[in-house]
Amino acid sequence: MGEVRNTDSIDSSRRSALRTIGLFSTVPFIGGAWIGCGDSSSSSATAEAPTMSSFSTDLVLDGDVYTAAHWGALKVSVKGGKIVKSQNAFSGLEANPLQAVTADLVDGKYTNRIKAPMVRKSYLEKQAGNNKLRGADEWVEVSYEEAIKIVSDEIKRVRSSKGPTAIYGGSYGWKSSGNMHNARTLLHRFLNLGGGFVGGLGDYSTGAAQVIMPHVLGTLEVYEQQTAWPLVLEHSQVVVIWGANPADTLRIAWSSNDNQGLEYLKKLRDSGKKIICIDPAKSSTVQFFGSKAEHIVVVPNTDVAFMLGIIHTMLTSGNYDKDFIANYTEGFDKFQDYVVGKTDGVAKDAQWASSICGVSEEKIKELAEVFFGNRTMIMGGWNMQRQHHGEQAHWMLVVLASMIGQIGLPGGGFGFSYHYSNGGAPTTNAPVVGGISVGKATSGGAEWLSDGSAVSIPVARVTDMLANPGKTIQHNGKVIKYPEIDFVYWAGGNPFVHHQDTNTLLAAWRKPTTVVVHDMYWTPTAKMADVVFPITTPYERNDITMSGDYSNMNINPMKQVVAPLEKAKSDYQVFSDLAEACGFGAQYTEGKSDMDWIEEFYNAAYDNAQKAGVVMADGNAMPDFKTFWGANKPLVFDATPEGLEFVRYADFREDPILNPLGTPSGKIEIYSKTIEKMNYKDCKAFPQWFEPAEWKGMKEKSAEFALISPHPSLRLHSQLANTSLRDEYAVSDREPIWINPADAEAKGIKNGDVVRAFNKRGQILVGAVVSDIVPQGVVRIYEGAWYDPEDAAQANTLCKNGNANVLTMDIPTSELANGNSACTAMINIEKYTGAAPKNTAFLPPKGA
Ligand SMILES: Nc1nc2c(c(=O)[nH]1)N[C@H]1C(S)=C(S)[C@@H](COP(=O)(O)OP(=O)(O)OC[C@H]3O[C@@H](n4cnc5c(=O)[nH]c(N)nc54)[C@H](O)[C@@H]3O)O[C@H]1N2
Ligand SMILES: Nc1nc2c(c(=O)[nH]1)N[C@H]1C(S)=C(S)[C@@H](COP(=O)(O)OP(=O)(O)OC[C@H]3O[C@@H](n4cnc5c(=O)[nH]c(N)nc54)[C@H](O)[C@@H]3O)O[C@H]1N2
Ligand SMILES: [Mo]
Repeated sequence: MGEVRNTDSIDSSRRSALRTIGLFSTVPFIGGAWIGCGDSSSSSATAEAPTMSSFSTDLVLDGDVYTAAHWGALKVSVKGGKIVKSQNAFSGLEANPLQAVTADLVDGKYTNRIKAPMVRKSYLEKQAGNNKLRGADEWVEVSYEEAIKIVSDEIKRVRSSKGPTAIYGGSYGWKSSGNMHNARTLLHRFLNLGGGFVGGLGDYSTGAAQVIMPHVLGTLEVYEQQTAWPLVLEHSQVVVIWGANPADTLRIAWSSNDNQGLEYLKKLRDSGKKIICIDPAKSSTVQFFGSKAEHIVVVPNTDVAFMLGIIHTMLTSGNYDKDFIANYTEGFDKFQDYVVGKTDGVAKDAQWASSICGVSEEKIKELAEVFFGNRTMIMGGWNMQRQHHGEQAHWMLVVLASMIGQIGLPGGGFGFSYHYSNGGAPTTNAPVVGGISVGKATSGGAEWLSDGSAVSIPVARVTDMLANPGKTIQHNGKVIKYPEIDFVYWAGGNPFVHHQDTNTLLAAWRKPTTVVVHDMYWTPTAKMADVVFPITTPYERNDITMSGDYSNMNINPMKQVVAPLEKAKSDYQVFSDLAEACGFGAQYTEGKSDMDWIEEFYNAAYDNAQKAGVVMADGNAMPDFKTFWGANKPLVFDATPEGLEFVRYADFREDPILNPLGTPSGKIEIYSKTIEKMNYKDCKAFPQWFEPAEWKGMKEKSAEFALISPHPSLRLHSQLANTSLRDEYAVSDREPIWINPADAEAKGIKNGDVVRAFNKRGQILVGAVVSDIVPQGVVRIYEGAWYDPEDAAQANTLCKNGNANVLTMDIPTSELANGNSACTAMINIEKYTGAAPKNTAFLPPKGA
């Protein structure tokens, strides 16, 4: 991991789980002789293609259509060509409110579609210095052909005058489900075939963990299959949910949700096991378990100190698994010196830990006994590594689990993906359905690619890169030099919502000459572009996906549900036409329509299934494509015996010599010589407590309240914000902020008040929810609110809708991983007494 590469890094890392656990690892290519026009909307004329079957892509005007989204396989009911209902494709599952709002995503009261190709006025007029007006200008509609010409001419200009390192195509984001209409991959295919580009390295989700874990365990760990849930239910005595909120976060998955995680969570609740949630807030998960779980409130950003208190207690009492430490880990002795204070004079005992993390000394000591004395599964979430020095949290947790000594036993150890994409749902025998590929950089790339330093930049360093061309940074033992970016292309992500310290981003974003964005909606990022293309929603095009990133439980047809908005095109269509205008249209499409590709992806999986004799859950063999597409239903596959009995690290435990880990020592590295050699100040050879740049217990506080910004219950980041779900949470037409009653009283704030939240980085308006969901001194604003600047031409302008990232810190977790530190921030709050300006987050910009 951590090598510099110009591939679709989220796709490939998240999909590594599929590759390692799926039955079939390769998707052989089936060439079609059919020469199409690359038009994704004219897709039915495949009769002449010898390898393609014929099928109907006619729209259902009255009836049910099956599709899928991150939030699950969907059955959508249509009447007179309009969506009237949307629900889970399967019945009897835990309700998932995200599945019900499909109609709003096509056309609802907040939907705010981009209806035509548009160009920012002063950009179109080529006014000097027009980039300074980005986000504060009028928009002008142009014809599709004109938009294609503007963008293709510009990208040709930048390529020939400045080379591929002037084009940033990192385009981080959650796009939509679908193996064909995969916006980011389609963009990368376009930029690669055109001659290369600067990409993004890693992701926002696990920026720190996915770089530290390979040093410690030899795998990414965060995107790997977990010990099967049935074994947890059978063997675990204690289940610790440490900084995770599965009741919310299991509502979605990277491919599509198989909905198994929430079912297992229900079984866990009813199991009578000891359940412990460690979280600063009464999260949805804490509320879901109610009296069945113990909630331990921890000061945000202090889990490492908390863990050290438990570790110190175990170490000094001798109640830990010395055999496991001796046989399966490396470097405990040096770490031990740090724990007892030999190296720095500070014993990391329960008292020391308690003074930092706010958990009582007694509780810390009790947990040391409970964990060691019972079969304990620690399910760790990711928020605690999306913090300054985030590498330390997961590393320390692995050390704690090593001392407990149950790694590799059924129901014991730790898991970093039970809360995400249904980790632990047993793997089935389904063949893996592949998707469109990023292609290879063909021209002008060779020489450039040999200078690996400029190929990919850690995703969350995007502002730093745009603002500081030529600057060098450290990254996981390598040096990266920032290129000078002149062209930014984004498709399928929303950086003006997801990235930290929005005001600094905005200044840096105005440096390049051109910014192009594809989206379905006038998102804050679309409003910050020069050219936008109106994109079809997934309900307006055909596609295919699997559900269950770890289970591979279903193959879902994603059939077009409704006719597309008049001028909307799929990303595939736009990139095909741009490629054509740039002279490599045939390479881009390989002569295939979207349906041709979809059939090809399916057929490859089908062939593999046939070879392996795969039988589906209903006892039948997989249908051929025509039957599958015509049947309009997801395919269901059963868990295999191996899937049901999978214990993470069982083979390593059985024989650490024959089955070593992929670390230099082959063991769990509590001490890493590799990291020691990097000689970083902020990530050292063993995990330790570093004081975060901002936190509740700091000496000279820059602001009064610790801000937590976890993932929203009723959205996927910024997605679904523009649906009727918003009516369920918006307060005074703003994003809610949860404030403890004592703090609210001290500030004279009441439920429903408009609140100004601010710090030295920015200011936002939010709506008060006065509640003991958060402890005193901590406030919560979910990430994902659409940024809505009052006057984007002014520095430090007010965000009228309440995007938490206006207030968060844009600093790397450390020089090792350069992950984002979104969840480390202090802020102030006050009642807003002026006339609150109108929220315009869900309105189109001027001219549109
Ligand atoms: N403060 C704070 N900030 C955070 C986090 C946090 O915990 N706290 N978490 C971080 C994490 S883990 C993540 S993953 C990021 C998420 O950040 P993003 O992945 O950028 O968030 P999304 O809202 O999913 O953005 C997806 C965008 O793609 C668009 N889209 C969907 N389908 C298509 C398509 O087919 N074509 C095109 N062209 N566009 C499409 C959607 O309309 C939307 O605008 O946020 C990060 N930011
Ligand atoms: N509904 C829904 N589900 C999602 C997403 C979404 O946007 N909406 N996003 C998806 C994505 S891209 C990702 S990366 C995952 C994110 O998965 P996570 O990163 O695990 O989720 P978060 O919601 O950021 O945080 C989980 C819990 O950590 C708590 N927490 C905050 N600070 C601390 C702390 O310092 N210590 C401890 N112990 N706990 C803390 C929060 O209160 C929250 O309850 O979720 C995925 N699932
Ligand atoms: Mo994420």
